[in-house]
Amino acid sequence: MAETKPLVGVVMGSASDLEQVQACLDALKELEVPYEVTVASAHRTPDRASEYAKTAAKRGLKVIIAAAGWAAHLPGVLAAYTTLPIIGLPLGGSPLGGKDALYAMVQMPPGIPVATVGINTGRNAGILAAQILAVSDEALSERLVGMRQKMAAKVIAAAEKLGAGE
Ligand code: RP5
Repeated sequence: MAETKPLVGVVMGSASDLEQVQACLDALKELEVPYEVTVASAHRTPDRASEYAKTAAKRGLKVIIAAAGWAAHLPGVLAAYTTLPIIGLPLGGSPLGGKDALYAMVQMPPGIPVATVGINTGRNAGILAAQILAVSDEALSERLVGMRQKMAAKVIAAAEKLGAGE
């Protein structure tokens, strides 16, 4: 990996979120996107969360992924303190199964967007962050194309195994 300075900041509302966030970290690693991962809670450590967002751009981050469950205000709070793109990753695990987190993230008031992926879709959060960076990174763009080609090959192989016509 040529670039080692983190370009993506992955913030979790709690250390207990790590298991569900692992797919996101795996996707970033697979695409050779340098990232950092930390914990900051919008409710339990609001100062830490705001400080993280306020200093993110100066520290070289280009995209932030914020993962949280329950009434998940973390991505919205981070978005309030930076103009870097924020990807919200809503996590399941609450009595409402993550719909609470999804609604809190996706339904942001006009002017402060959070690009929200599906509940527990950490892999998509990582890939979306990579796609944002790939706008100005040709090599990364090619790795993304390669990832899609592998996905397509798996579908074709599965279809052939089933003996489907056409
Ligand atoms: C959220 O509350 C976190 O993102 C986590 O998903 C949930 C529960 O946190 P813990 O009580 O396990 O620390 O803020």
